[in-house]
Amino acid sequence: MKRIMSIQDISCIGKCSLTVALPIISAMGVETSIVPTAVLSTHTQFRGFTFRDLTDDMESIREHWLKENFKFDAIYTGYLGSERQIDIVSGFFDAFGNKDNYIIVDPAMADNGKMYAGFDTGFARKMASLCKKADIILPNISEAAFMLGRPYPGEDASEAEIKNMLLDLTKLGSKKVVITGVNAPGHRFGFMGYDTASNQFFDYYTEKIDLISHGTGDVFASTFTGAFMNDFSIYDSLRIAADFTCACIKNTYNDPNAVNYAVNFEAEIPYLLKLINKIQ
Ligand code: PXL
Repeated sequence: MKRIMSIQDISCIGKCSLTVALPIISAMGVETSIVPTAVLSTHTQFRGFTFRDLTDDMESIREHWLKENFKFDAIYTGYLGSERQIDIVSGFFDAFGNKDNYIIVDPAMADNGKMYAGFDTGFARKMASLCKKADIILPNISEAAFMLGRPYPGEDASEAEIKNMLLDLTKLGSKKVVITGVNAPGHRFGFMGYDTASNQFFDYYTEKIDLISHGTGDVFASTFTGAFMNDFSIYDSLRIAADFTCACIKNTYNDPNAVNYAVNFEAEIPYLLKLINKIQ
């Protein structure tokens, strides 16, 4: 069985970060070791959330795992709570990254042109420096703009603008760069990417569901990681992630009792297993 390490927070209510990564990647048949960065009562879109910082624990976890000589097939990082945590994660990459495994950075820090509570441009610059060690990065449009120190072009940024951002993102040093949450003509929604090995752009779109929800970037990145660990190509894994995320949003949209702070990813796990050919 493949084993990955995921480094992100535990938001006790809110269905994002580890409470999305663990169930999705585990359901896909991949062992998921976790490094919690913080424990929050809810994700940061609620008011008055609590925040227990686990930075010191991250370092102890790294030291213990090094002594035990644990190996990982991928390292997938999401929400990180501070610049110091980014430094520590960089140390995790040095300690556990190698030529045979894969580093996935989802620079979770912003949405709709706004940074999450507690972040600033210094944090975005630091996150940009972490991308150098990644094999693939998965920012949304806002995160890409903040990491590049450019004005936010809006959710309806043109194809030419996104392509321009992708080329600038490659200068951060990651081998493949993908921008998620891209709108396309014909009410379609998906991702655009650039591969520095083939010097080619790629993209994929599903239908667009008119629902704004949180944690969809985490559903996308977790599904990508799980599919890639199931030996799908990078592009097919991204496509599976887009199809599954779309299904989760649609399910939530059609559910009169849905919560407004996350998507119904649980209900679509059987569909996910079909997408990766685990069930008929
Ligand atoms: O889904 C991204 C995310 C992760 N972790 C925390 C968040 C958010 C988005 O708001 O607040 C704590």
